[in-house]
Amino acid sequence: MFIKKNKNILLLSTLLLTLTACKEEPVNNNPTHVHQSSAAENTTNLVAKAVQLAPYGKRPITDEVFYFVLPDRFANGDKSNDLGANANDKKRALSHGGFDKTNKGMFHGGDIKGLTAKLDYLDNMGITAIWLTPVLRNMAVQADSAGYHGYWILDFSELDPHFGSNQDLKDFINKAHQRNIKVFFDIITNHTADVIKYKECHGEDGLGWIVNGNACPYKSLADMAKGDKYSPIIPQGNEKLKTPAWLNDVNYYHNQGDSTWQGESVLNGDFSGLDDIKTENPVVVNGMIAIYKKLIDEFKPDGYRIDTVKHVNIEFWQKFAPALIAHAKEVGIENFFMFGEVYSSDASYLSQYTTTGKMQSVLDFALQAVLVETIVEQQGTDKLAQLFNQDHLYQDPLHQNQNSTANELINFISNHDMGRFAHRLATSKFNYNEQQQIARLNLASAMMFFARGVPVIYYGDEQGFVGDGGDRDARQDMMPSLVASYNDDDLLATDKTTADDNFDINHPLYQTFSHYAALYQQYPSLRNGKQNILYSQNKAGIFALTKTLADEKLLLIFNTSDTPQKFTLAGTHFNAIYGDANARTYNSETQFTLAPLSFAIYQKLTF
Ligand SMILES: [Ca+2]
Ligand SMILES: [Ca+2]
Ligand SMILES: [Ca+2]
Ligand SMILES: [Ca+2]
Repeated sequence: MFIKKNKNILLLSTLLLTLTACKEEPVNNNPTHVHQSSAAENTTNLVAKAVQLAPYGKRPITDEVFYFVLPDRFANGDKSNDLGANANDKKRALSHGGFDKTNKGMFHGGDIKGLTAKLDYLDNMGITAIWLTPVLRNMAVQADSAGYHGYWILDFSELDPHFGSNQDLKDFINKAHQRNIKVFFDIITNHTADVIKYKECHGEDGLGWIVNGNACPYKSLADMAKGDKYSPIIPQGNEKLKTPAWLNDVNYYHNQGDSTWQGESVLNGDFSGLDDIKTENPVVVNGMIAIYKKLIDEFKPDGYRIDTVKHVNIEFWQKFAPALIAHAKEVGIENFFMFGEVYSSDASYLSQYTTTGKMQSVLDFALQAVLVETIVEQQGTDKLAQLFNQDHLYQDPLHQNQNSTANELINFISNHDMGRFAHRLATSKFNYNEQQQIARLNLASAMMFFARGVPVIYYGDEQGFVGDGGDRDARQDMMPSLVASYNDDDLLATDKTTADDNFDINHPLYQTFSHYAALYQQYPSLRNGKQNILYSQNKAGIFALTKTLADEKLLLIFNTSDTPQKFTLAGTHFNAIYGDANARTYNSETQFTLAPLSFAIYQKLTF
């Protein structure tokens, strides 16, 4: 349901509620204070009510609280692998090196053993699922940076030696599963490392550059049809670099030059030279399905996050996604779950991939954009209502039994490409002070947790990391860093810098996320409830919604404004379960007063 803006009285026929958002004091002068509970009591309640999470193999994606981490930047559990492959290992020679802890574009030494040693830290925060950036064997160095991020794969069958061995990854997954934590891999089907060169750009031997600007201009399919095409070449000695072997055949690539990020080049162009795979070829479709079936067989992960989805033809996904889900079921992973990275803030574009593309879910870039608009840029809360009003687009025939698959969308506010929400706050034209930045980050995080969709905490957000921007600038070290441009950042809610070890379980943001995670697990409607928007407005201020599942009905009220806001709702006996909005009843109505940049959750026994 979409609430029209500028109306302060609304009739909600389904809920038989009337509500108003008003700034005037009510006429009734004799208010009764109802069901007020303090923040301290809330905390005690959360701790007292131990939450029994369903076993990892049995529970749906909607139960998860994700942590997204770059293993290279987290914890170094094994210094002996910091250089990657042994220099004398001929097969893996190009997976050696690239280590420089002072350079934000190089490997910093973090690995799977380090991550395993920090499971306590994650478990204690309420994390139930870990998504790792790709960990398969990469080309260690390309141009002036390294494959610490994992997106330059040479070998799709083994772990990158900088991160450890396949056995290390199995041990990690076992230990995570023992704690009832799921593990998700980040997978790529669009491209491999940059091995293939073009004679017209790189010369007869493929080893240099013979064009201005060190770029290969895109050649369209129409150009190619007229005979204007590149001559792909694999430089001598590199003919068998990739595993499996079919990936060494240049005929399984587009070979059309660098993407211009427009038109057909979005699908067929190389990302700065990364070899773009010909994903419309049936041999490739079957080959990629085989690669990722084998990973399921060997490691038994709980799901995949899929990279660069919009750069692959949708017909590929129509075959790929169902084949892998079916295979996972065959080997006993009932709830195997895949979500795609479709870099777009347009819900109608995003949703094509969960319907036509047959993928279960996508990362909700549209919500991320709206949270920036409303909570950083102070636009109206009706932006949120307009987005949620499109949730029906995500419904598809695979999920007929659910109210909406929007509950399965993957929510985030920060990531490794676009940067951290805290950076947007720190550089906003509104010049927010530190307390305002923290309050706004808490509020955005609350929406990420409690509006429909599954929350993903980007590693370091819980330690007040800020960063200078996106991409490399947002990939700081949790272990003590030697990168000067990280270490000069002013972190939120701590005197530490990234030069320190930052696994502080007492950091206020870590504590906040722990409470959010506990609430999320305690109330099924926060995870799986049907969301209904009660109120939004065309400026910063109140945003109110309900989440309903069976007999559980929760009211969530957010105030995105930096002034107190009142909100009045028909009905009495609202029981505060988080926050305190000073609920007072007048006759048959309840008035809530939300402090600046706060939110509260109330339980209503009889709606
Ligand atoms: Ca290491
Ligand atoms: Ca492509
Ligand atoms: Ca290439
Ligand atoms: Ca900096």
